[in-house]
Amino acid sequence: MRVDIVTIFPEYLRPLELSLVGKARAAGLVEVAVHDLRDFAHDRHRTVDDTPYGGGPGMVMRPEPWGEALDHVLRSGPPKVTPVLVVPTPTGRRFDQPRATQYAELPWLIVACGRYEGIDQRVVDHYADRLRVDLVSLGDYVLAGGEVAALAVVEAAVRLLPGVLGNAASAVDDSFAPGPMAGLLEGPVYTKPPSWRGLTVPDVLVSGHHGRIAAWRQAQAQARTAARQGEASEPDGP
Ligand code: 6GU
Repeated sequence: MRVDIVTIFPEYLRPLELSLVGKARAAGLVEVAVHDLRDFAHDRHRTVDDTPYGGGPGMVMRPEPWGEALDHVLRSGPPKVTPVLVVPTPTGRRFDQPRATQYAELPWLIVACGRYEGIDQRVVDHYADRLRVDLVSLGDYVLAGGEVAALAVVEAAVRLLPGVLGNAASAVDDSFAPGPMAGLLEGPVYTKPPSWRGLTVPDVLVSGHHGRIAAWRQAQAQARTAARQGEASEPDGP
């Protein structure tokens, strides 16, 4: 899989050099390239934004640097492979595990990180005539730009690539993953020591009885899921 990310803050994507995604890159399982949008702005101050038509607060990202940057990325890519263009925005569709699974199956993802009040609409309109463009949101709150969402989307997809997880089974029990625990949130987990600050590990987990352990985990997952679903319609606790 190949991922290109366009941003005015390339340093913001440095976490993709670390940990799971960093190791996947080093192993050649994913190729990540980060591009500085300002490299495609040609005035003395490398301007990428301007005031909004129609007035109002804030600034809007100008279309020309975006067009140049995305054309450059598209030209640099593998021939005969069509990428999906992901545009993080709070107005997008909520990013979820099925979408992460779908992205993990794609050969090429381009992420266009906007800042300020957003990117001139004509950029999305132009590329939507040529490729699949997904507007994605992390949730119902407003971030300062798309970079954090790019980190989330890339990490969620890359950890699903074959060979990335040390233990292939560890994605199977994931909350939201398809499989025996489909639709359930993961239950609590424990490790050594057996007693810590007076709190002990549930007996069933040290019983060695695999059937009872699986049943206990399923019940815990169901209880946690039911509790979380109840929360959605309740005010915050104390
Ligand atoms: Cl993807 N972008 C921004 N700027 N804010 C957000 C978001 C994305 N998702 C939730 N809030």
